[in-house]
Amino acid sequence: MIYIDDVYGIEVLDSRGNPTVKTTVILSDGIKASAIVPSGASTGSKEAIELRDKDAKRFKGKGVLKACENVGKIGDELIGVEPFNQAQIDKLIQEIDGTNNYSNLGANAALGVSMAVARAAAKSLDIPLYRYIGGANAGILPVPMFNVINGGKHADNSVDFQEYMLMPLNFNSFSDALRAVTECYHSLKEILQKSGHSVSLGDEGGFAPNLKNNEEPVKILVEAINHAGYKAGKDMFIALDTASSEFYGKNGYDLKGEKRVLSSAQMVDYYAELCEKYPIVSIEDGLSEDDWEGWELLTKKLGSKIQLVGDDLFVTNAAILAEGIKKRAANSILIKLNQIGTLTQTLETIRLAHRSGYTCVVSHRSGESEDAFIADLAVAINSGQIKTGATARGERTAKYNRLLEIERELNGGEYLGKAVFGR
Ligand code: 2PG
Ligand code: MG
Repeated sequence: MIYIDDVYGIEVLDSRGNPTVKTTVILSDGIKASAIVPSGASTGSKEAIELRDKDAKRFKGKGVLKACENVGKIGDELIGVEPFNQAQIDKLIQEIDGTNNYSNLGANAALGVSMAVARAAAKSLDIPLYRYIGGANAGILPVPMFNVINGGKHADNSVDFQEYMLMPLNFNSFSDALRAVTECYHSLKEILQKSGHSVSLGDEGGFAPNLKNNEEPVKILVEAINHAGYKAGKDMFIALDTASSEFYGKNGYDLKGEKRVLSSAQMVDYYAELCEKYPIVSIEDGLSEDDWEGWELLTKKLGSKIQLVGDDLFVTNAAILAEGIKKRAANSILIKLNQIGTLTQTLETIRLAHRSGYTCVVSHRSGESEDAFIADLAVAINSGQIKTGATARGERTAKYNRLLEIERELNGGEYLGKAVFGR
């Protein structure tokens, strides 16, 4: 029998220079595997708890030494356990923590162990991680949601909306689609430079120019698509993550860059107008996580035309997603492992989404690392979509490059750039 022999955590750094947890699992057959957990900036209020040391003398309180210690504590209980039953291991991790949001040991401790065990198990069986998680059915390469203009909490500029993304549809393969979208990214840079805008980068590798309102970036994206030789609305489409919980207050949606405050109904009209004018196929967190009535309205109005993704709204939590399904809020869910805490809980949420006709978009966090676990996860669950930034920073290209490797392993795999959306 192969069993878990050692588990430990060390403090490493993420792409924003903040500490995060790297967990290593060693099996009795000598296999060693590690995982690094990511960290968000625009977090949903119901996410699993990320444990920080709060010791002001280290990393401005952001150290994770306690979480690393807790990795060891979880590990102590796992030593001697077989690594191949992920559901059982994740249940054990949940029991050791004893809360429903990992507020005891930290989701950064729990998730690191969960991911590293899965990786070690796959390695021990000598199969790729996507195959271990997804089995024989895993085979769809995802459409990238490619974030090229950053605003909101991810950048230091005047744009309220957090993410302006490109989606390459109607391509024959993942690598063709990735090449096309990267060419658009380069065209965008030229256009911004020519018009005197800054081409400094935001947290996810997109540019972070100061633009006059929240529509301007969409206009520039269409220009960039055409400049690169592609056709907006034919092979290149636009997706937004407005991350609106961040600018929602008791008076409504405060668009500081535009100096106006909108009600939920006005926001819905604003989105409807944008969708009329531009080839927008997906809007994430269009309304706040506290605005369920608004979400119902938004879904009624736009749900049959475009993808409406709940991120802060659902926080990868099956119970909250079930509420959303009942209320007919959104038609898609963003999947982030560290919002819920273990691989098994993430897969449960994905199953519920798929059963209910909701699409799943596997996603990075704004604070990332070289760990490419989510590339394998996207293929494992045949999500058909991955959101992992622009091809400009190593922590983002790590995911794209892993997908290119998987594409080769799968002999091209399947690229579903067509069927996912209404357009
Ligand atoms: C989001 C994410 C990732 P963060 O809002 O979707 O792009 O950002 O990790 O800061 O929550
Ligand atoms: Mg989001």
